[in-house]
Formats: sequence, structure tokens, C-alpha cells
Amino acid sequence: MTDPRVTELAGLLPGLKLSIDAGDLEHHGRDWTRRWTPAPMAVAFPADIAEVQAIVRWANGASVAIVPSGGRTGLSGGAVAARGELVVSLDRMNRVLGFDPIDRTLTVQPGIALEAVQNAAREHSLIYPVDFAARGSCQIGGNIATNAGGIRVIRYGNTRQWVAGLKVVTGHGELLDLNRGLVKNASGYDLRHLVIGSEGTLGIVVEATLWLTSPPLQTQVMLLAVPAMDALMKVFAEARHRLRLEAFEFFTDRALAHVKAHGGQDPFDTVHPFYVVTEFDAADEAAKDAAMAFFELCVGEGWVVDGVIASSDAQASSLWRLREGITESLARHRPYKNDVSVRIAAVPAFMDDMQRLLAVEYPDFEVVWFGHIGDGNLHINVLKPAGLDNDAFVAQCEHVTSMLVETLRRHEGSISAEHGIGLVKKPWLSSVRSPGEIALMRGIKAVWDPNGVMNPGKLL
Ligand code: 2HG
Ligand code: ZN
Repeated sequence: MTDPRVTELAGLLPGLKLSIDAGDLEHHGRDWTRRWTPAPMAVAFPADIAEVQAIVRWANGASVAIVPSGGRTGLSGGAVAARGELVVSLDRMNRVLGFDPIDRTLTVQPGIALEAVQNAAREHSLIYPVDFAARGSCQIGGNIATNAGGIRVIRYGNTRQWVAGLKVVTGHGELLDLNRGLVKNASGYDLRHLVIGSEGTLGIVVEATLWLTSPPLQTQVMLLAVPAMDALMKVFAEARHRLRLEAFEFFTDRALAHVKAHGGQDPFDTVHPFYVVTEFDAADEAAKDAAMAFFELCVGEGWVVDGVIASSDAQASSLWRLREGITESLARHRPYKNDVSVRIAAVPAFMDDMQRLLAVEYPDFEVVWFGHIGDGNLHINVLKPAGLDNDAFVAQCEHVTSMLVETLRRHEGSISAEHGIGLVKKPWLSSVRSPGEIALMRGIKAVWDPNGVMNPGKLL
């Protein structure tokens, strides 16, 4: 039966597309975590800013919780609607609104896919450099709400660096126009940066102006086979010293085995414990020579035992696929995900400690490591054994997470590097943020969203 509040909203906004179709509720009520049963009251598909604003104002009066919804490719439950919320999907607000060649900015609606933003930038011979495997499905509004990172952070930083302006409807229904594309704007608190990474708890991003940049002239992609964990960071130090890096990513033999089972092409004849896929500028002979010198040095030192340089775009994509295909190849094993970070310099000591901890605590579970090692960001996926009940599995993993948190504390790291806190990491927020910080975060939330309608229960 339709919730009377949905009928009321439909009466108030007759032009608004609303759905209570069971398929829509399920689809829009969940993200890639698949841990919670989707149960929104309805899904609203606003077509413009005015409709978003009217929905938020109505939600304040009717005490309805809102879950802003982008591509829902998140891995922390930030876009889950499991408690009768109204999902506000930005799917219909998916257009490019403008390009400014002098400012080199692209203005877009929030529901546009990351890949469409990248393509629009290329039409002007520029790039929007934030990039990750979910590019085809994730949306820019969600990227901004989570300050998405990905595979090129080492060169270009996180989403935050690329947001020149934001229009936001606050939890109270007010429309803010933040920063308006200014490069310099020394006028007090930069509210744009509060919204970036706020996980939909302060307001809804309804328009974004993004900075674009020049593409690298030419890059090369190299896959390296690394025999031991302690060699990984030595290879990284050399790569960073000698090459202009676009990406430096690692994965283990376990990760590769899963990708291969999904059609990934392994160019090596034998299995190696670790792999690095790196992309770097190779615009001229000097840069190419530097890459060869880097490779030979690593082989000479015994840090690398085999390697391939892509000789075509197709081969570069197939090497990248070995790294980018990992999440998808693991999905059917219902993995418990850890997304942790430490300072880059602390990676070797942290990895030693963590490997020891995981070997003791997960003797019977398959543990798959990969990630953005050049950013100090590791993804540790623990795969659910086929016969084990999911709740029991999650409970066991969360017990280990509490120990992992202690290891992270010793190394001054974070329990969430790039996926966000959402619902999944909420119990451990206080391991990275002090009581004073959390009190301020709550205070900020109360000012932006006094009636607590914006994504309640997430993050805080
Ligand atoms: C990646 O780096 C994503 O591929 C997903 O952040 C990580 O699936 C994961 O754990
Ligand atoms: Zn990642």
C-alpha cells in the first residue's frame, strides 16, 4: 500500500516522477555493499533544481528521511535506503550544462556518469582526470559526496581538487551557490569543501563546475612481477624518483587468479606473489629511456623478476583490466571490504604488521590484497567461504576489523581511505576522528540539516 506521505508529495508536486515499483525500490535502495535489504518508501526522480528543493522542503515538514542517490557504486552503504526513506535519484539530471574554454571548466548536472564527464572533457582536448573502474555507472554527484579517489590520485589528487563550484540544496532546502568557479576566493570558510566528502548528510549536490586539465602527451603502461612485499615500496620509490607517474597500483597473485577466472589475460608464464601496474609519461625518447633504466635497475636489484610494457592501446587496456577487474571478479564471493590508508612512508611497516595479523585471524578465509599503494591506500577483501552464513561471516570480520583499527592507530592511518564511512565503517569513526572533531561534525550537520532529514544514520 502506498505510504500516505508519498501520496501527499505527489499531490504537492504533480510533475515529479515518483516510483513505488518494487523493482525500482530494490534497485535504488541499495549500493554495491549488498548487506542491507532495500526498503525505501518511494523513489523520486527530480528533473531540476526546483524539484529537488521542493522535495527537501516537503521532507522537512513531513519528517521524511532522504537518501540522495547517484550511481550507488559505493562500498560503504552510504546510499542504502533500508529504513523507509525517500530515495532522491539524480538519474534524470544528467546533462552537461556548459564548457568555458578560458576557465577550462565543465558545468554538469549531478546525475551524469563520470565517464560521460571524461568524454565531454576530451571533446575539448582536455581531461577530467579523476578515474576508477566504476566510471561507467557512478555519477559525479556521488563522486563529490564521497570525495572519490581512484587510480590517478597519485598524480591528480582526489575529486576535491577538481571542484571549482557547487550548487547544493541544504538539508533545510536552501539553495547555495558555492565558489562559482573562482580560482581565488579568500572570503572565509569554504563551504564547498564541507559538502565534498559529506556523504549526503548535509545536502544534495544539484550542479557542479569542474576544472579540466591538459592530457599528458603520451603515456606508457607497465606490468611488473614483484617477488616479495618488501620490494614493492622499493620499486615505488624508484618509479617515483625516475618517472612522472600517472598511476602506481598493486595486487597479489590471489587477485590475479580471480581476474583470470573472469577472462583477464595474464602475460606471464608463471605466478608471482605481487604485481604492479604503473602508468607514466613517455612523451619522448628520454622518458622512454628513463622507464627502461628504471626497469633494469629493479631487475638488477632483484625487486622485479618479470615485466611487460604495453605496445598498443589495446594491450594497455588489457594490462589495466588485470587491476580494474578485481572488484567485479570478487563480487560473487560477498567480500568483506577494508579500505585503509597510512602515510606512504608508513606502508612497509604497516603491511608487515597487517599481514601478520590477518594470517593469524583469518587462517581459513581467503584474503585478497590490492590497491593504490602509491597513495598509501590498501584494499583488503576477505572472501566469504561458500557454506558460511553472511551475518556470521560479517561478525567474524568485524571482530578482526577492531584489531585492524588498533594496527592502524599505531601507524596513524585511517579505517576509510576513499570509500567513506557510510554504514559500514560507522562503528570505527572514532578511531580516526577525535571526540572534539566528531562534536564539530555533529554541530555542522545540525546547522545544515536542522531536522536531520539528510541521509540519517550514515557517517555520524
Ligand atoms: C578499487 O580501487 C576500488 O578498485 C574498489 O576502490 C576496491 O573492491 C574494493 O575493495
Ligand atoms: Zn580503490
